[in-house]
Amino acid sequence: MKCCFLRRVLAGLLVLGMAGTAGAAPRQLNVYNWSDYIAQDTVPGFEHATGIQVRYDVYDSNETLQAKLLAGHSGYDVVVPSSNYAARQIAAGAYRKLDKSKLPNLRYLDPALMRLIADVDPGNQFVVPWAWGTTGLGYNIKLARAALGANAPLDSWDVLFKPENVAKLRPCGVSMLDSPADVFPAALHYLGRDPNSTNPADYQAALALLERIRPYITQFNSSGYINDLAGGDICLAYGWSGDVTIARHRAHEAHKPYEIRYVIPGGGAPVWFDVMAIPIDATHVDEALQWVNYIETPSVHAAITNAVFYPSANLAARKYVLPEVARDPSVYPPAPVMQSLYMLKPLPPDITRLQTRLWTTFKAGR
Ligand code: SPD
Repeated sequence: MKCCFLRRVLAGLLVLGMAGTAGAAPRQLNVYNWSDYIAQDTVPGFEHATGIQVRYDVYDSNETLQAKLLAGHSGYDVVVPSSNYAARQIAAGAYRKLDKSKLPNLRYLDPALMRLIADVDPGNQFVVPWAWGTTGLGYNIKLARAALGANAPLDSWDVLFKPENVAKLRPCGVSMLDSPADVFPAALHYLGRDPNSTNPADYQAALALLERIRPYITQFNSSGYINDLAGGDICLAYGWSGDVTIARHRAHEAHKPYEIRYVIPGGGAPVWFDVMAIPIDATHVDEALQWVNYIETPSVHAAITNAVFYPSANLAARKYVLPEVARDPSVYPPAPVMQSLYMLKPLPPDITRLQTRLWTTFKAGR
């Protein structure tokens, strides 16, 4: 008798428990990040560790993200702007101040890099670094050498900015980031002007330079160029370090009969940070903080670097980065190259608008 009563109570508890599970809405998190910027197991790992369900969407330009944020009610709980864009977004009140008591893993972040980021986020109150990288030239070495000549130097911005060089590459395909904020600084720097110039005349000069190479650019693209490079459909890309390195690995894994190489040309190249932030109208703030803290788990962040070849600001992650990735100069540029890099800085709105306007003219090629 006692046994049956107990069994009924246990069965009742089980039913109640199941009903409880079925009834409770699972916790949710909406993440908006750059494409090709995460390891395969990052989202499943987070979901498994926290029970939070993630909707993960991607973009490939700061402009796309900014338009969503400015329109309001983006529906996202974590976004990943570049730091030069984040500066203005913070000033515009687009983000929530971070509750650092919920982010114990911030202790792993490199204080020197945090000081750099404090330039755009004083006191490091609103954003946490995701990754950093450089912008340079991605080559299909075999095709590029065939077009330019076996001994042509590939480590010079002349390859992209001298019409006579880039014209030779046109038949095998030349890709440029569809991003004025990434192209104008390189053009300005090539002309010996401030890459973060706020002088409109400098932008007219950069446009004149760009217009001369416009006939030889076969596509504007900020994400698909990874597969285009890996697949042999283009021979030169002005692109982001990790993306070109992904292309190199994809080509290698597919046993392609050519090498993809990322080059930071002499004289300097842009360096940038992308950072995580929680939009002011996020509805899953606690879950967002859990995500940020999870990403800053050293082994989690190292797995991201191992998959997409962008370094993080997480010092403790470094020991989990695969040795071949840690010694890859495309991922971690050597000290002298680091010294030649220039940081992309926030620009005043009138200069950003000017860039956008000139970019439209440039792309149209009229
Ligand atoms: N596939 C990830 C690309 C990340 C690019 N970050 C943007 C840098 C803008 N300067």
